[in-house]
Amino acid sequence: MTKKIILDCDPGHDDAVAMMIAHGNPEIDLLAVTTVAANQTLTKVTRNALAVATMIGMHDVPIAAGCSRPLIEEIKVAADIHGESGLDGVVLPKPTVELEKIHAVDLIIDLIMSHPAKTITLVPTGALTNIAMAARKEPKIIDRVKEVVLMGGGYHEANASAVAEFNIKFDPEAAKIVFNAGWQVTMVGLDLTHQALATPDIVSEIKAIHTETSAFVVDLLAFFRDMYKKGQNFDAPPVHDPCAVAYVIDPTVMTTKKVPVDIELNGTLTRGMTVADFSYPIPEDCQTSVAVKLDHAKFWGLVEDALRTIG
Ligand SMILES: [Ca+2]
Repeated sequence: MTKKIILDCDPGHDDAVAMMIAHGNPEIDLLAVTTVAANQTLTKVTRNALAVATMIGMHDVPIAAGCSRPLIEEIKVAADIHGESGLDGVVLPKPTVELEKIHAVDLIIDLIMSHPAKTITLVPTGALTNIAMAARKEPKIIDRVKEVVLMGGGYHEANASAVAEFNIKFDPEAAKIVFNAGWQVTMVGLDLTHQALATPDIVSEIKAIHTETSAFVVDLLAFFRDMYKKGQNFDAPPVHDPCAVAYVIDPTVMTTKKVPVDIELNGTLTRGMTVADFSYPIPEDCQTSVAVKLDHAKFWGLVEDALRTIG
């Protein structure tokens, strides 16, 4: 049985790889790709999504643009990591895939309401603005979604302040809504994704696949490596977003721990922090889990298999 997902993203180097693994894995039924401002402006990330879809021959998946700014915060993009285009360092094809006319929030709601309950997993890999808006506009979706598996946050690791991760810090109010909505949330945060390093060995394996898309991924990872070296002193870049898709494909790709998580909104130093309470005992009604340990070989195996399938 395939797993139906909606990928809500902001391409973005690692978002591009998330699109590839979602499209290339036969167990995933990708119902839609929706875009949200975060890594770059909505216009840029949407164009990137269309270009990546064109690149990988993903012509049958609707792509819709969503929110162009956070609920409360001003927009502060991540050009230091993803460049001015949001996907610098690669040559993108001119998009031939067309953008849907519907707003992403409405597409998300329509898909969830028109499918059987508990069959769709939401996979947000950008700011949580679209997902929060969808939950507010049509609260009936909350009981109908199977699970939310998001890339964002971190219980110990951070990258946008001493304690906050970029996607959550970009729109903390949206994150507050999503984490407290009442659906199951699995937080694939930096503690996990900092293990998903594109090491030289991995890059060699991807290069050896020897397709147009694998060459594109090699270029994309080279740019990402340089930015992560310069900006955060990583020797190999962490490829965050496909980890969330990989978990939906095969939950054994990582270990998770059920633990309450909430979002700090008021702290003068800690706004946007994902506060995970590991104290014993974990409440019976806990709806949130955090990703802990990655099976590195299994994860990259899924990415490489998807690239081979895309061809
Ligand atoms: Ca992203």
